[in-house]
Amino acid sequence: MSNPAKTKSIEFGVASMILPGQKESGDLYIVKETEKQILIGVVDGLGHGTEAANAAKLAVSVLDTYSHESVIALTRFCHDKLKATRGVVMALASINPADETMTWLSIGNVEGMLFRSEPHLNPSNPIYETIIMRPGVIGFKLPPLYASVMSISKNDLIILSTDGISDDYTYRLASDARFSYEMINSSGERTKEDLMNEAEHFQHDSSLSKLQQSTEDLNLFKAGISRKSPKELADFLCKRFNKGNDDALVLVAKYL
Ligand SMILES: [Mn+2]
Repeated sequence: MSNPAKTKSIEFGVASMILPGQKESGDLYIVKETEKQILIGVVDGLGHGTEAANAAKLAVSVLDTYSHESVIALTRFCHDKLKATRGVVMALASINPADETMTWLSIGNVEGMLFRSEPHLNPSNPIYETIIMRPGVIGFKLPPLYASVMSISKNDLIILSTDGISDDYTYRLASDARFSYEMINSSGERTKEDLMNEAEHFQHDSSLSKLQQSTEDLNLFKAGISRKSPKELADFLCKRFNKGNDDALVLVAKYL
């Protein structure tokens, strides 16, 4: 599939890296719009190499075949069909344009974040949501399935990423979203000094110690994530936060 890419209801972008030395990735994704929903999903086959890729491919083909089903039904179907494989972890999100909702779930450690684009009428409204990750392996051991449903609005961003991407980015983007919002509401443009202060703030946060500051980062955050295309954001996250010891994949979708 070419990037940037669109369905009727979303624009999306994907970036991925194969673990050096391997021929194919065990991290795959699906984006499919059917009559009533858009299904997006990220699948990580256990381990890496061919067997991981085979498990992930089978999961994606099941998702493709039953893409009109609910995320819970899809997880069960995948579990049944993947019993002879190594298994996968995955996150699925189903967007329903008719009532502007999204339902999502994650089994294993595929991360999910939703960044809300709407100006926050009430400062206590959340700017982002995070997916609940239930421990388990599809094809091997399923936890009791739990999906959450939430309202979404035009230009909301959904990000799904495998564990080859450090979850540091979730803190970073969350902080940036809040910061951008506060700056926009106070003085508008962020000054160079604001950005340097922010950089210092990140350096002093021990959970973000792996981050290095660069001009590229500052530009991304100055522009604000909502002004980047899904593909630009996926490329940035993959390049900047991939751990280098596993396959890695990031899917970014913008609700149109
Ligand atoms: Mn992985």
